[in-house]
Amino acid sequence: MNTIKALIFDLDGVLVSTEHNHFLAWKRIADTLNIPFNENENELLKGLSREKSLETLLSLDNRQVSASEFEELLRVKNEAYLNSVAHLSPQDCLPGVTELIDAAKKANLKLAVGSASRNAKLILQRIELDSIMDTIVDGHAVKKTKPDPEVFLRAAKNLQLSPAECLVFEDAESGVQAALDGGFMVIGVGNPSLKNRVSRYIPSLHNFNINEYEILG
Ligand code: B16
Ligand code: MG
Repeated sequence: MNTIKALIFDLDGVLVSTEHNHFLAWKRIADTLNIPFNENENELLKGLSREKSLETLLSLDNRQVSASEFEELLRVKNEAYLNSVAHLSPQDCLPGVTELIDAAKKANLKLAVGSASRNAKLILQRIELDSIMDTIVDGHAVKKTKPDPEVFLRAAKNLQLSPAECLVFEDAESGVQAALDGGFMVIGVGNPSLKNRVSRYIPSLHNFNINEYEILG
């Protein structure tokens, strides 16, 4: 049995349902550019930074745009995304989130968020999970984004723990790769295509029992 001292959560798609909001905002950009884009193509973008997401979207149709167009597309995408999350509230937390966080707190586990998003702190404030986290590492805090492990390594460092003492929860291929390359145990959440990449897959955090792990909180 593994001994854990902290839980590190990806944000979009693990704690809150905002991954769909990202998808709809990118879909608007793709439609404007006449690039075919659906949920399957969106899988390639999940967990990537805003810039890498747009590069990936453009590469689906071998498109190139000028630097100024690129910046404008990023601005329009983020504006659409922010409008769509304007009324986000704690009720938008995904199933099982509140219960797992309560159980982890009772077990004296540290809690962290490791997200590619530069909107992570805003979203965490809206779902009222910002103050319960011991550290939040977002897209502003790292030089290299997922699949590079920097975001999770920085979270572990901030908690003064080794990767082996932390359990990462991820819904994206790029995030699973980042966690594995950083030496973390990783649980795939809510994305069946992760099943063959992770030692443990769960459809959601609902009914996830932290007491199956040896805890040293
Ligand atoms: P932003 P996560 C990621 O967050 C999302 O999965 C991804 O779809 C998004 O493009 C990325 O954040 C950047 O977000 O445009 O808000 O900076 O899943 O790592 O929490
Ligand atoms: Mg995610």
